[in-house]
Amino acid sequence: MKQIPYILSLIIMLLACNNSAKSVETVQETNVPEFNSDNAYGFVAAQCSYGPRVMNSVAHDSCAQYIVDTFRSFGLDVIVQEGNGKLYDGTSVKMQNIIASYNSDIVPRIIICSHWDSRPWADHDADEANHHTPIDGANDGASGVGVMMEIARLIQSDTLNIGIDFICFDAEDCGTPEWAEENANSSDTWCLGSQFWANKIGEDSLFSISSYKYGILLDMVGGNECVFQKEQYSLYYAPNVVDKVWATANRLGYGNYFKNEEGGGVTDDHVQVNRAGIRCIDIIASDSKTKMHFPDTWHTMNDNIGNINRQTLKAVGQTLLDVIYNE
Ligand code: AHN
Ligand code: ZN
Repeated sequence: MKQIPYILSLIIMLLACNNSAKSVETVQETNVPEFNSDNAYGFVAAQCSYGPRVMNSVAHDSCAQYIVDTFRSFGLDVIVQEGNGKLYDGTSVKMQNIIASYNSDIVPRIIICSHWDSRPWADHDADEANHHTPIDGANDGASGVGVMMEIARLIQSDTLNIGIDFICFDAEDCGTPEWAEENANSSDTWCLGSQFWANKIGEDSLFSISSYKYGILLDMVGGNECVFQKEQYSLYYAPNVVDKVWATANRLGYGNYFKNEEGGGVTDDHVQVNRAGIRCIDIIASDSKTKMHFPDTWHTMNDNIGNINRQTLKAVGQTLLDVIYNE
């Protein structure tokens, strides 16, 4: 009889140990906030409401102010890096890279980035009459910024022990139009904002290159019927970051988006971040049917808010939050 309380307490102790071991895991898991895709969608819609954010336009500059104000409203320190660039035809453009820093006094840091400008020409549209018309760039531009804004909103109330720089690169999408003859196929007509940023790193930036563990670029992360394949420059420069992000997405149940397959190589802003000496991957959409090409709204008039998909925003946003909280 006397033995029973002893055995009981032993069992309780064992259970308690077992429980506490478990709760460490659960606590970590539940600490990751829920990415709200309605909010992210709203941030995408808000950018699109200015109209196409093409270089040297009023819509562009008004939207820049909206992006600055939004990140500031979440308590981040925001700087605007201004610069001049030249288009394929020699036109001068006034660029604004917007850098919003969370925990701006902390090292190590990571970069999450996206371009925020939209393409001045729907040169891939099925209707040739649209080939000179600017696009909304709801997916190609606004989606990445929308995801970053929702992450910034969520982390403001938490004390993470890393710093994060959200970088909105300008002038990514004004590369030589398909109908132009001059500078056709010249890859350096793309990504003018990130080229400028990479050239200035160490001069203009608050942090040295060694402050950063890695970067993640978001490009077209809000469309319908898309998948994310492992992009070639990402695999070359930062294979373990690719592995970490894809493994996280698959663990969270987003394996229908994040495919364990290799895609092609894309000239995108992450190439410039890598050139600056910070390893950076690109989460970039391919069409889920062909997988050989970008989504079918790409550089068409159909890249508008009507073709933004909340589940896609959620898959990317929740994966990134999990990566950040487990860093
Ligand atoms: C080129 O077509 C050279 N680069 C594609 C990068 C891009 C454009 N991402 C979105 N729009
Ligand atoms: Zn584009």
